[in-house]
Amino acid sequence: MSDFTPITEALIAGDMDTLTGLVKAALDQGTSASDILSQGLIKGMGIVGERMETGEMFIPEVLMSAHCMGTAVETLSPLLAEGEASSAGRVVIGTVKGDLHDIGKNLVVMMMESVGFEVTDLGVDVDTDTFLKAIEEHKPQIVGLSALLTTTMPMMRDTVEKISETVDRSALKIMVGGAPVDQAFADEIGADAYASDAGSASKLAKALLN
Ligand code: B1M
Repeated sequence: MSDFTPITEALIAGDMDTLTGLVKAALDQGTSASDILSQGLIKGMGIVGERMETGEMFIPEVLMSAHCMGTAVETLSPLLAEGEASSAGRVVIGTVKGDLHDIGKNLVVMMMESVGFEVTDLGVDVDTDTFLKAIEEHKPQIVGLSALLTTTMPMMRDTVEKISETVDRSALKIMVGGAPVDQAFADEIGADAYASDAGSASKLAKALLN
């Protein structure tokens, strides 16, 4: 399949039935799940963001697109898995307090699971105490923090600070990501790693433990 425009447009329109049919047809034609994701769906969410910013799309419409994205990602998820048998390690991940965006974080979870990590997903709007309790309970080698809002970046900093005060960081790596986050911010707040997308997050997670 070379033209992903219908998939992108169905996602932007929040048209679940059409999108589901197009994704199924593309898979039936032999199109790879990762091409559908990157060239059709992620591109579409980017356009949704631009239209949200310019006021061409409003929150209810954005939510419909987000719902379509989540459903399509669930369909593609098993096909993206590389099927590694043994555990690559344990990860605890969440979107920081005050932030409800989870599509990108869910993709990171999916990619990490696909390369063999056991992931505990704490969801969205996760406060520092919840991260600390999950670290104590699950003893992960990596904690992942996601933030999509410039206003929740300070919460990411606070969370890294609190984890560092409480937990032995020699045995725990912190990875951060999300659209407003970059390597400079990750360095500034004392994170061990920054990944710009889900694919590099899973590769970096493996590299961190080797
Ligand atoms: Co919101 N939103 N939103 N939103 N939203 C953005 C982020 C925004 C850029 C839109 C815009 O104005 N252009 C803007 C932020 C501006 C800023 O902070 N400077 C914004 C705003 C303002 C808001 C509200 C404040 C709007 C309002 O209410 N007035 C509000 C805030 C709510 C809150 O969180 N408290 C809000 C609400 C929402 C919805 C609920 C409607 C919905 C979220 C639904 C959901 O997630 N379930 C929503 C959406 C969908 C978006 C946009 C359009 C799309 C986000 C997305 O899913 N992208 C977004 C615009 C945009 O990003 N272009 C926007 C696709 C996804 C695949 O990419 O999330 O970047 P991304 O994830 C990538 C990487 O960042 C990275 O890998 C992912 C996959 O490759 N990554 C990691 C992410 N986490 C990582 C963690 C890692 C490593 C990599 O390691 C741990």
